[in-house]
Amino acid sequence: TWIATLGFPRIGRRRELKRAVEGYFAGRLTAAELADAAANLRAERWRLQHQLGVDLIPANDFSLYDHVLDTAVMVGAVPARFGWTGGPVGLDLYFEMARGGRVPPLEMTKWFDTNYHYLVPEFTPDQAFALTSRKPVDEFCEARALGIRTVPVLLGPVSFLLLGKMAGGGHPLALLSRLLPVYEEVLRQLHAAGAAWVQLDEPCLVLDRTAEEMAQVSAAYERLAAAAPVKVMLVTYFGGLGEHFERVWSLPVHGIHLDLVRAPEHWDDLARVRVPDERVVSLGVIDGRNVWRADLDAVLPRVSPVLARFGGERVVLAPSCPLLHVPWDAAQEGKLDPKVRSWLSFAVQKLEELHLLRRALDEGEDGVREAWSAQRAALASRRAHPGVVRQDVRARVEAVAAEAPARAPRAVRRRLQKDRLGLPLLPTTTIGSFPQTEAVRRARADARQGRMAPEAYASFLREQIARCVRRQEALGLDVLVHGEFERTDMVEYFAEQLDGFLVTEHGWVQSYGTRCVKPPVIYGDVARPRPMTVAWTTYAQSLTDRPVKGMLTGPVTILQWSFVRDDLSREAVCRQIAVAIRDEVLDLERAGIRVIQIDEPALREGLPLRRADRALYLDWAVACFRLAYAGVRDETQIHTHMCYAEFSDITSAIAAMDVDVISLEAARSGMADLPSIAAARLSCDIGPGVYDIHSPRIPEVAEVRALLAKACTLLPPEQVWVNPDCGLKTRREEEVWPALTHMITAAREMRETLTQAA
Ligand code: THG
Ligand code: ZN
Repeated sequence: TWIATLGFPRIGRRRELKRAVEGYFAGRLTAAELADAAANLRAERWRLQHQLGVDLIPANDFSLYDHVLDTAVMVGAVPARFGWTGGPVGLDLYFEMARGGRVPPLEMTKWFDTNYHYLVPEFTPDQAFALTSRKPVDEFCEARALGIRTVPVLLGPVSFLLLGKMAGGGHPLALLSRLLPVYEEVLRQLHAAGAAWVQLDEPCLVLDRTAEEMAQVSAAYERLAAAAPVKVMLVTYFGGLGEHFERVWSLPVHGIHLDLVRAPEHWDDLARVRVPDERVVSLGVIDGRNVWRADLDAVLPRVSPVLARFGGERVVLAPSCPLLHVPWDAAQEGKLDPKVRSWLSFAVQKLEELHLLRRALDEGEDGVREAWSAQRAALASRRAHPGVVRQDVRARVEAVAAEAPARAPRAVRRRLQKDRLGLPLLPTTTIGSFPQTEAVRRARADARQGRMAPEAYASFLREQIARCVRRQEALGLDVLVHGEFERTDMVEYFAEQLDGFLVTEHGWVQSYGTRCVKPPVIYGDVARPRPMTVAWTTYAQSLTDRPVKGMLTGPVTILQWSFVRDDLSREAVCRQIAVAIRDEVLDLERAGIRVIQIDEPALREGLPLRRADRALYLDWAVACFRLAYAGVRDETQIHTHMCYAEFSDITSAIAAMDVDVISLEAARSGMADLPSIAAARLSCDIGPGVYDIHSPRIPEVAEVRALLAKACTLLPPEQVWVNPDCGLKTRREEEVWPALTHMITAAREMRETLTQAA
């Protein structure tokens, strides 16, 4: 029996990669120093996995920025605008493709249903491919020089193409026959370098796939099998193969990895399929998408019969997917109660669990009695912890969900809110956050480390709020915000204050490039012990007569951006969060706040990977969102905000959310999605972003006015709000105030045009 990692976190135990790459960006590190730092990190990862007893240690799972970008570069898929003329792609061109420079970068989008973003390869119908890099071979040799045998990992040719986009909208698999020679060459080089196995990741096989596409998959793998005598391990994850299981099983590859956490139905397949000679099966039994210590007592009896059928030489024990999406090592969480820490399994612990499982299979439970009981004890202590199941929370959530009162129809609410808020045509507002200046960050760090007294920090924050409110008033914004200076990450801020969550110190996972997030962990029933935002919001409201928006993160987004407990359905967890947010909503309303925004940027990214599962998800997600404001008065105006564009496939869910105002990211794409939003004839007001906050550029009045005019032709003007694309916390003050001034000027001019026309 073998143990495989599939892929190990690349950012480093203490985010060393982030430091090194950002150091290079800032000119503090030379290219050679960056290369050194990367090599040290790779060596550390290999040695660690070697010590942990992994047999199939991956190479080339490392990347300076993104593995899809690495693949695009390797096969020479560099879009024309970068002016590349062939040959190796240098470091600066590589980073330019990732981040832009003289020309816009590749687009970024979500990696399946994770919080990781990859760079989207771009193809043209006449796309040519050529091998430009020896990265897979070099990293294999680098490990061998350290005395470690590795399995080079490549993103498979089918998934690579399917993850890209073809100019003009053609099917990317049309390029497969042109791409395969490059992969054949890489396999030959790896074989020549001494690699026994090569891992080809094909996660796209778990999505909805047509029979024609699957026929192309078969043809591709026939060709690769003939290219070189290396053993191919075909790795699928994030779901099951559905009706395509048999076809995939019959591909001419030596090994197949199945995600048995997401697709337990494949256990039955493994009990009945024909076992081809030389077939190795890799069992994804440890959840690579979550941070909980595994229930090995449940895994062992499922593995044993497979072992009996296939024989030990032909079974690999593995995480369900590469470990990119979990943090490095739970042992670093020194500030957590050791009992709580024992519940957690990060990448290192997952490899230890695989090792323990193998020993139990080899030596019988007697051989591993001590470690096995420790594993059991950790699970038992989690189950028994009083915060995990709270009857008070369960009863209250049931009661609130059952009685959740409906609001009056939107037309009624619109009239009531218009009278109460007295807003002009094309009301102006912002999404919520204002720049987190150096002073704000320093004060927060000082307060956290005890260098600043809590009362001094609170008064510092009040000063920031007062200054922000005064400036918004002076600019002439209609609906103000307090600025969110007290928050770091929006999810972390609420997680720190809600029961049932724990936050880690070093639990970073890569979000994109050098950017990381530290998802909170939901371990128990969620409740709100005390108000979380009311003091800051009411302080801001006390400074002005204009409405100040209460700013909250919605239940679906808090769920989506956390590690979620595995002993309760996501729907049930989400409902608990919704009730906690509702408590806050009602407290804000009681405190005199007239406008409340509940952000749901992640509602769309929670969509299940298979189309057939989507309606069910949207049903409960929307129901939870509505629960978060159930019971507010009709004259209280409820806003929501969504970013990352692509709303066209969820417009009916947006309608069902039944808010009063929704702000959407739209400027970046020139309002490309607005026609489909308009076609949905939403009853709520809509604030399509009129300028892109992801760029430091200050938009001209005329640009904003042009976008606004476009919005006012697509939507009835009395339904249009004026706001930026997203929150302003990542921008500098010098950018924000002029940009907002231009936005407000454009809104005033547009109001005049509209009233003159009327
Ligand atoms: N919060 C959470 N998840 C998210 C986002 C978020 N997922 C999707 C999206 N937003 C990802 N975007 C970003 C944008 C910026 C950063 C991370 C993810 C970022 N992170 C800091 C870094 O890596 O330097 C973290 C620094 C810190 O908090 O100390 O800039 O908004 N949960
Ligand atoms: Zn946004």
